[in-house]
Amino acid sequence: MATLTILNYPDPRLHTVAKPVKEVNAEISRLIADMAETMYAAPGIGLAATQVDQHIQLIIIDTSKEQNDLLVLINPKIVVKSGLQDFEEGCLSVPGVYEMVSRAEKITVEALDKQGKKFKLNAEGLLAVCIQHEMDHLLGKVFVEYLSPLKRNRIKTKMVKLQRDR
Ligand code: K2U
Ligand code: ZN
Repeated sequence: MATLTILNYPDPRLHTVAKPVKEVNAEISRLIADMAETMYAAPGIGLAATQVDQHIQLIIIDTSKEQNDLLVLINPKIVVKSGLQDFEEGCLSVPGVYEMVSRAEKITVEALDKQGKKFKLNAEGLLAVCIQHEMDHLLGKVFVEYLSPLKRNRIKTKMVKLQRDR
């Protein structure tokens, strides 16, 4: 396994639209393992393949307390959503930035699991937020795009300076 490099905002590669996974093969399984190692090391509770510069529809999530319950969603699609909830979100691609974002409170998502088997999941609360946040990454969208242009530009300037001073 390997820890992968996470792209930092405003890297343009974060705005790439991910392609569907055609076959859940050994290469995909290896990427899932590397993404899981990367997410747990960050630490984070979710990670999209886009963030490690792999532009396929694959996200991983672990909202468990013990960080030992990995959820893998391949080619995820939200088929039902209801309600609204505000949550203070962060992002491993925008380190040190936490802002309120409003998203659907409850969702039903259809996806393939790590064996390539179809499944349906009802989610609410933090899990629903995380799934929507990660699925945005697959569309090339970063959560700061929900903020005002003024806030977003301040964050962009801060991130560029952070990377320059590294
Ligand atoms: O996409 C990512 O960068 C992973 C996020 C997932 C996430 C975003 C917003 C709300 C919940 C999860 C990272 O895990 S950010 C770290 C974090 C951890 C717990 C709660 C909120 C944010
Ligand atoms: Zn993120």
